[in-house]
Amino acid sequence: MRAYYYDNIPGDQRLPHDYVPSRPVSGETLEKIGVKYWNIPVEGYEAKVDALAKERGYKNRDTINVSKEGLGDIYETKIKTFFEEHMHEDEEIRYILSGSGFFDVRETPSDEWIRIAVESGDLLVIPAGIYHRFTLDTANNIKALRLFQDEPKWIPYNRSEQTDVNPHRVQYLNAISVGA
Ligand code: KMT
Ligand code: NI
Repeated sequence: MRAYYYDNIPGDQRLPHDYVPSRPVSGETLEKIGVKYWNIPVEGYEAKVDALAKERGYKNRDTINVSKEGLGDIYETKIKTFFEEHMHEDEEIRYILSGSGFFDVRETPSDEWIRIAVESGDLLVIPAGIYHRFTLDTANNIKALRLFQDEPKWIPYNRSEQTDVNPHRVQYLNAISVGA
């Protein structure tokens, strides 16, 4: 995992978009916006991921293969949806089994994008209410375990005036102490 501020230069979302020179983001900064990170080697990951899932009360999971081969007809649509800035009403865990990609999360209160480059063994906890998006990198494939606390609530709420006042968003802002 490597985290840095996204340069906002228009162009291919799959490119790194790292400032020159790079503006790295520390684990402490990620912690402040409620994003947690672990590295769990893929070899023998099951017991560790199971333990974490149990500890945080996760009951469901699936595996997604984000690639042309993995998604077929829905590939282009999914790639677009994943990259729309959105929030969810539930916390979610992503554990990368293979491949690589970028999760972009909004820093508050700066509203800057932080890009988190993930690869196999990386595990991210994405809190409910945080604005985020996902893209493949130029290698064009990632396989990930998606863990969710209850029923699969996949609904992405795209950022809008409504999501700004969504109770889960407000609760998130309070939790990171920059709330209304
Ligand atoms: C998400 O939440 O955007 C995704 O699940 C993307 C695929 S997981 C690498
Ligand atoms: Ni999402």
